[in-house]
Amino acid sequence: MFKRLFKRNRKDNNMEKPKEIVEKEELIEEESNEEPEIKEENPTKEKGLNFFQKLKAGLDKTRKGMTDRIDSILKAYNKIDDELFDDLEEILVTADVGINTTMEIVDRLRDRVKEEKVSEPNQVKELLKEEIKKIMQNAGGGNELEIEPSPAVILVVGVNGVGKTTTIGKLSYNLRNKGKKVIIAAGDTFRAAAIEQLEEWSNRSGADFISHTEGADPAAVIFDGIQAAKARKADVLICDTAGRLHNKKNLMNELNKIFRVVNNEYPEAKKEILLVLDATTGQNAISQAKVFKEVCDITGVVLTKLDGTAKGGVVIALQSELGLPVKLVGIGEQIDDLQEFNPDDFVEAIFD
Ligand SMILES: Nc1nc2c(ncn2[C@@H]2O[C@H](COP(=O)(O)OP(=O)(O)O)[C@@H](O)[C@H]2O)c(=O)[nH]1
Ligand SMILES: [Mg+2]
Repeated sequence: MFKRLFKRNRKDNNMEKPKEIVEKEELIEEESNEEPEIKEENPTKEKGLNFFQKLKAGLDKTRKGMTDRIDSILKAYNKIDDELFDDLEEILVTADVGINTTMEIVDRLRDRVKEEKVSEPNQVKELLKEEIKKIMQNAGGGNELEIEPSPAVILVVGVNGVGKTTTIGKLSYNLRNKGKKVIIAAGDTFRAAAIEQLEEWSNRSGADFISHTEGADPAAVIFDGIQAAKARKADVLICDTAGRLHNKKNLMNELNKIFRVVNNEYPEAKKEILLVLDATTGQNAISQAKVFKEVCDITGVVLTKLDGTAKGGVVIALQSELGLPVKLVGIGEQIDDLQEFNPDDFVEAIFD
């Protein structure tokens, strides 16, 4: 029954929805007049959690929504039948894995159960893990940031409120910890407060900061950022951009102007175009990714706010359906809450 529902929805799911980006921006615009405060305390650090434990803690809600439910279902069945597969489908869709990806995973699972003559429900989980890992390999290019050898430029794009500025602060902190010289360019010139917010993050992370005043041309800020990066021999230049663009055409014009400046002025630099998406928005994040993919050559995704959501399954759809490698994940608001992403670790963390 559930499967029939999927088939009906499949078409809707594939439709492009640029309108949603605009709607989301308006929504966020109203909500976020105040600058988010930067919190100094880090609970995970105090507890002395290691890298994997922290990722696991960040994925707590996704794990509860997905794996705990899968476990209880597998316990409830004493044989593997269609109903069991239907229940699995429902759980994956609820965790925002996406309908097409879910159907593909479950179809492969069905085949393997048949081929390998698996009969015990408790054997299904390991197969499911393997299939999810496999389907995530659809993303091209690998999950590591390509910023070696220096110099490199990282352009950070995405709609307002997804966590671009925060991500830049955290990323700068991580790169500084690896001994890199970082310059941050304030390409979101829409509000003075946005520039100040970014400046605070640069100070905290120990990066140099290049900005113009509110309302300045973002491409001119990036131009100055590049000149500074060259003169000061920076390893990485990270550029913020505005998320308040009203439609696809404006978005394209604005970003293309920035890309032209980067290509003309900094041809020797390695380039990353990171799209920041808010995991809590689930399928809306997927729609945003589709629009940005049409507008520019996204080289990777930063998925933020994984700590606050049960929709972590969106990672799987991004990698498999859109072929976009997730390179970094945000699992909290503190400066050290940004982690490099590895699909196998992710699957282990949610199924652990
Ligand atoms: N819980 C959580 N909050 C985050 C994360 N990343 C960003 N945020 C919050 O999201 C809000 C918007 O972030 P901001 O960087 O200003 O978004 P921007 O408009 O895209 O630049 C802020 O309150 C951030 O603290 C994350 O990984 N986890
Ligand atoms: Mg911002």
